[in-house]
Amino acid sequence: MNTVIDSGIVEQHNAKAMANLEADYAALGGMLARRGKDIEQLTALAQTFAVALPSWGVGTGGTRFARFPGPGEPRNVFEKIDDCAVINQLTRATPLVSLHFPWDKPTDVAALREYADRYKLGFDSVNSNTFQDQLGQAHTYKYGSLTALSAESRAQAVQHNVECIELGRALGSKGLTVWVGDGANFPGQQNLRGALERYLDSMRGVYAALPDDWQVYIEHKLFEPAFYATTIADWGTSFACATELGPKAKCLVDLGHHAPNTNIEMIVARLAQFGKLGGFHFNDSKYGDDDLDSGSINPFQLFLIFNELADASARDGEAFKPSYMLDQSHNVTDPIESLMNSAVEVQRAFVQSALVDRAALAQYQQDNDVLQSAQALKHAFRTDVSPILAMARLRSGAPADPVGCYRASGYRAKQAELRPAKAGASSSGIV
Ligand code: AOS
Ligand code: ZN
Ligand code: ZN
Ligand code: ZN
Repeated sequence: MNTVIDSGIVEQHNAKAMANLEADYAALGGMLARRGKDIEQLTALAQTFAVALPSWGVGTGGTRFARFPGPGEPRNVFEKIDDCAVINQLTRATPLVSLHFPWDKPTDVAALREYADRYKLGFDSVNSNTFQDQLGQAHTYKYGSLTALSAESRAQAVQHNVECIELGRALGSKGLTVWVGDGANFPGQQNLRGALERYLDSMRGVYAALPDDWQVYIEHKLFEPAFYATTIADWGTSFACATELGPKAKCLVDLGHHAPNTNIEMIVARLAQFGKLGGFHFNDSKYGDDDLDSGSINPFQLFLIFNELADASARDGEAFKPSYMLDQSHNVTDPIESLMNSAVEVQRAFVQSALVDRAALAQYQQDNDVLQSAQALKHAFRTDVSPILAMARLRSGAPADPVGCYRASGYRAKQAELRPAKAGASSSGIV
């Protein structure tokens, strides 16, 4: 397998970190043993964790005010794969990449697949883009895509999604994520019911093109770019559409796509209960679709989501397999560092959720012992599982401290030389 960072750098880094890590690991192991938990099992569990990388996340994003490009940004899909390979090499938690078309459309699909395969990277759900007009596009999406009143725009949007499925199929992907910005800015602009009818009609065309072993993920979002009425604004609409379309249609939860204070873990529980939880776009936010690093603002919420996922897994076993993907955008950090950080934070919530004593919790709930029920969760959340995560990485050939090792490798400075900035670079500035 090809690696991007010299494996000698990783070994050197780990040799220095080993003594401290072993001490911390032994101390945590003792503490967990007293709670009836086997640290070795937890470390093995951590090693199974995987979250997919968003291809658009390795570039510097923008706001609607400006974009400040970073040094050494990837200029094409192959360079994006290189950056994703670095992230996976240093975390061993991100073996799949989620591509976005047409941004990532390769001229040679087989060559792209082969290129990724050399790094042992695969492809998760592919994303369609009908929220922008592309150069030379025949029909505009200014007034909507899958919901547009123009039959030509709608047909073009359906055709684009079908093309995404074909590209994804050639890459070995098994899913299509559809997020549309369609909606209205003013009351009266749109017949609300009519727009959703057109959406469903268009999506039936997309659904019909899905291979048998594929799923389509419907991503809802409360607002933006439509400010008054977004067609797929909430999980209720998403659920209704997924139900209407059929068993291959599921709902995708992006953590930044809800009103402030929404109980997202409850949405997760509902969708899991009714078999419609397709996947996630993990990120964090303070106000809206901020697309900040996972766990940077509200790590407890992330933990509570994983607590629901652990409950669903315990109930449904192997059959319960939502896709985990990151969706974030960086203005002020190195995207590779932020993505590594996010992957580790999501993995942290996954491991912490395994610390919840589910039998004790069920008994507290049965007894209406509210205080202890809440404490059972807090107890797991407060446990610092960092030594488990570091040991899991080490055993999988990754560094104990991914960001430290990445900085020591000088990768970014090297790329800044190899990848001089493109004039007017913009591609992935939209989130
Ligand atoms: C948009 O807000 C969504 O989060 C989508 O997932 C979008 O396709 C992605 O963020 C890339 O722009
Ligand atoms: Zn998203
Ligand atoms: Zn988001
Ligand atoms: Zn978003």
